[in-house]
Amino acid sequence: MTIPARPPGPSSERRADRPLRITVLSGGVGGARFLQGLLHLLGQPGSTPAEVTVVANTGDDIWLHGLKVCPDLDTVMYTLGDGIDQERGWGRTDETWHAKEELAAYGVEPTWFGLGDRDLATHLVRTRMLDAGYPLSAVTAALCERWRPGVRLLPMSDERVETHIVVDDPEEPSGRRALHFQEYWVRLHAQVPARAVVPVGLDAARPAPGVLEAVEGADVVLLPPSNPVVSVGTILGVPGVREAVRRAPAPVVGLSPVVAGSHVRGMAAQLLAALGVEVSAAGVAGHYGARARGGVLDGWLVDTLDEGDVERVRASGIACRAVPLMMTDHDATAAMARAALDLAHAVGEQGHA
Ligand code: FO1
Repeated sequence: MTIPARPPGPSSERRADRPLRITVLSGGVGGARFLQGLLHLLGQPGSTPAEVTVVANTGDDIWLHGLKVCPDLDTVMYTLGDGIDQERGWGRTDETWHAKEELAAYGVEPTWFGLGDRDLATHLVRTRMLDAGYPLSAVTAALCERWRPGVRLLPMSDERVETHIVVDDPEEPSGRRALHFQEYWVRLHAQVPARAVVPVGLDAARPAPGVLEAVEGADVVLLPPSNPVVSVGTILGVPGVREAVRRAPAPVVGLSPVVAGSHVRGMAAQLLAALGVEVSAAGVAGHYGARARGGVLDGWLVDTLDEGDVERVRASGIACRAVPLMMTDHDATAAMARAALDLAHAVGEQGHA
């Protein structure tokens, strides 16, 4: 399988002497699994050389026991660096939990967050570098020196952004309480209705060094099947990023994280409902919007189970195809990445597909 000889992109006339530039806006587990498939595809013999830049969500970040934990950055780094626990999809393989158990024995909260002993070293190094004045982007580059993920991994911003979820709380005079996203997801398993999503600090955040250039200079921009609200949505919410994507000469193609009316993993359904967005492949496409109509998408892949959504997505101004979107193994995910690049090429060629 090779990447199309002629690069996609209406005006990004790509000189044949440089690699294809692919920029991916990614969350954690879903985005990391997709990236594994993309790199598997690009590693096939005969594939056009390509460079992948990942702009990762940092709204899931949490300060815990005095340490900065960056779940989406670490999940991409560990997954592509072969350090991930495949079964959990997050954290380190061969993990132990002694520090977590000891903290619990002291009665130190939170006890609900899975802080692994191996993972702890990453947070110690990161926190020490942040304390020394290094920005998160420099810290991430330093951590990647060890993990060699095979992509350029950028935080969406060097400024602190923390997504909070508003839930009902009868004990509160207002009847509501804001929880850190991690508490909503890890402690409550998203089992209570989300009344609002509040990305604290997002308005004051600036794109990290390289983020805008990675979007503007891309031959293809991909929105993987990450959470469209708290992952890709947060990245697009960093002032300047959405505009850069809308202005990008490259085609922008997304893959639906919703299949047959539900998320494949995580809690996208609950959060889409909180925003009043229909929980369907077409609903998420509509949430991102067609670039020609003020949104960010040129193309959208839905699962074959959602074939019935294709016409509706096309009618909204977004090129759309139905392909298998279950990331069951590297070949399946590589095929998804192939389909996304093909759709980007088609969009780039004809302006629609
Ligand atoms: N997810 C869980 O469901 N339970 C955990 O205890 C947990 C701990 C954890 C520690 C480090 C890390 O990088 C990720 C961790 N995650 C855990 C996953 C994390 O909550 C999600 O991957 C993202 O925040 C959402 O993409």
